[in-house]
Amino acid sequence: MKHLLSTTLTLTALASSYAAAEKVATPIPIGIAVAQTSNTALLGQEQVIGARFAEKYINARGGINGTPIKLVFQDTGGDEAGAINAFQNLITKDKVVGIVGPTLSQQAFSADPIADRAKVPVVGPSNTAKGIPQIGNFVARVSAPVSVVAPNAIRTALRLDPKIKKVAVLYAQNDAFSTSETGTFQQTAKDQGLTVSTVQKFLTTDSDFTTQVTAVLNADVDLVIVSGLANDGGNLVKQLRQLGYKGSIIGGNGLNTSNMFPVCQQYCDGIIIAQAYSPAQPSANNQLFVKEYSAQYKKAPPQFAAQAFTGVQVVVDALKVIDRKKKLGEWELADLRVALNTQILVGKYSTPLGAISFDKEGELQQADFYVAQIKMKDAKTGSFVFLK
Ligand code: PYR
Repeated sequence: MKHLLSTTLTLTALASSYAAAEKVATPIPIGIAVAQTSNTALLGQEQVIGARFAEKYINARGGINGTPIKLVFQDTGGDEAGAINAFQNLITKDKVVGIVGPTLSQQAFSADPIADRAKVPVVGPSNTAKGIPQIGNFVARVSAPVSVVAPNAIRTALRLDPKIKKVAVLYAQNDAFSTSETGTFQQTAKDQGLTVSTVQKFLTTDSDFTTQVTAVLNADVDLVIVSGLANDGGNLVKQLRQLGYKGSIIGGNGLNTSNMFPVCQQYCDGIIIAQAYSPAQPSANNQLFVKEYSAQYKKAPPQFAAQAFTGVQVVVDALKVIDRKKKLGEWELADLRVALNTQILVGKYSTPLGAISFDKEGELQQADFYVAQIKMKDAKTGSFVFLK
């Protein structure tokens, strides 16, 4: 018994000292924490596709200087608890070198601090609210902020219809991204000389928007701007049209997916949405990405997929630089995570989004932005048409 006990103690001591000096696994594990379930999966599904495509694309080109990567997926669902759980699993169980995720800013404000405290780098693929890079030193994003992207939609709407004067603004008050984005939309509308006639709130869990639509119709506006997510936003647009609204509609980034088409159906037609990605971005890297992606999926990559791909690419490109100085297999995991974060922030990347880099806080530096308009062929099929 005494012997057994001391053996157990020795093994425990050995295990903990081994854990302290834990090496990096091969293939190199990179965490993907996005929404694979819940309404947020309308956005997350495109991210899963973009990330999986990145894994295949990168490993076909030799991975990290000959060492393959392995993406580890943890479903965040649509809420904060799910994101926290996914992050914790990736950090402690899956022992990833870094995390691309989560899907929503609302989730990032809860989950990113956990990675930050654990000194695990996070690259936000679709977190566009104000304040995301400032969560901590280990948080960067490849999704340009609402302050940069959203104003383009209003400028384009005014170009398409210079007679627009009165605006109704609606937003999901329980979602951090939507409240951030509506702030930008409202400010831009005023800066452009428009009158914000009514501001209406809703919840991302709402399905009946009669109150808000009635207020919009009473305000007699020529432009409606919606900041919400794909399911609530899609239903809101549908009810606006069904109850007789005829003017222009701008949707924010939460509505930026063809997965919304089954929700608003033919009523999606005409929605104007600013884009942080275009398949037409002319860089050689993007054109190759578009060619291979389109060959596999029979359609051009959407923004959420391109940004998820970019998130994985940034982690991989940074790891390549580190690996050239000291092979990844010789690193201790904790040290590699810190070195990876440093390298992510100083690197320059040729991605589907064009040439990008980060400022010292982890904010994205990106040059090219676009605006698209949804064109529905019928109640089921449609596309995003990029506007010049
Ligand atoms: C966000 O949650 O930040 C989005 O852009 C959807």
